[in-house]
Amino acid sequence: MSKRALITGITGQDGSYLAEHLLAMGYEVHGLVRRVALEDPERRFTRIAHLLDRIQLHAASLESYPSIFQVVSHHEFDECYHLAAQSFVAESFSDGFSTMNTNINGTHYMLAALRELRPACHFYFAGSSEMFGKVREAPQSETTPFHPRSPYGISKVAGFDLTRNYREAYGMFCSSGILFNHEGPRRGFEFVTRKITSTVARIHYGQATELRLGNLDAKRDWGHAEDYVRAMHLMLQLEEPDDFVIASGESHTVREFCELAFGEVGLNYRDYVVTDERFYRPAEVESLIGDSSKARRVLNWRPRYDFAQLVKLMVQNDLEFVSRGSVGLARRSAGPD
Ligand code: G4F
Repeated sequence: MSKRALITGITGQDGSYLAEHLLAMGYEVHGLVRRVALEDPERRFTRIAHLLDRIQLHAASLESYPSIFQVVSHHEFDECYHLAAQSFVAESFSDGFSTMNTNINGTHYMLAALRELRPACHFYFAGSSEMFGKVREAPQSETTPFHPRSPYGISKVAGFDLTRNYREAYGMFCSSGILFNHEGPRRGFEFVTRKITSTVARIHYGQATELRLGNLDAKRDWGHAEDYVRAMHLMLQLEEPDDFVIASGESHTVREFCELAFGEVGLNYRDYVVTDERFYRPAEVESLIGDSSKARRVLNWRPRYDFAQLVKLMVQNDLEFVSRGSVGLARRSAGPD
């Protein structure tokens, strides 16, 4: 009998990679999507277009408990991966209330519906290295205290605490991955890596002349999302629920990312990058580096891509994308940076 999984946020970068991974392992994959997505499939389903005939999508909103309850009541899910969220940190400063509502209540509704209807379902919560925020130690591990620096980070700490509380209070199998930044060719254009690689490609083809960025000295631990979704699945196969840091263990500045990305097309980033106050955050997470030794030991998880491969892959992908004329269109539908 194949296992049945429910993915919230299936149309996003991680959701699409995870759906592919689970399908390859013989899972029956279901996705929870907003009704607007079902009504506008061309634009909303670009990352999962190639999977649509193999997955089952259900309309529900993270803001509506009844809609989630209905989906969960109709299918016996073995595993639930709760990835859906307002995940853009900068946006959470502009509209902290929506971020909190969606991210905290959405997680609570998922947990409450599963407790009521499918208490044996294994639950994964997408925690984030943004929870460490103003870091107390380096590298950050499962025991590092949290000090979030944005409404997004605060909402993720609340989701993490809710997940742990359902585990401890109701004995449910609830685990959190504390994932450091993970990127790839399907990354949204508003995140710094994709903003850089897509603009490098546009500059290369003469469609742009500069790249406006905020804090170039921020340091991040970047990996490939394809590697990170494998860890999510491994966590739910354990005998006991637990929380895991997933990270590459290397930290690089935004500046270094620019240097490599521009270098891919033979350009010097200093000739194109302009710093712009608009892209600075009211409170920045200056430096992140993860210690994923627990995941490597317990889950036997290893990333396949390193930093240089990731940058190269993303630039090559965007060069192809721009040459097909797809970047302008995709960037416009993604909204402002
Ligand atoms: O790419 P970012 O927007 O990602 P951020 O804020 O680190 O968050 C991402 O990773 C988290 C995991 O730790 C996830 F939980 C979260 O959902 C998201 O996926 O920004 C990375 C860094 C920041 O320090 C930012 O200040 O890049 C800096 N940056 C500099 N200029 C910029 C820009 N970021 C963006 N998005 N745009 C800029 O122009």
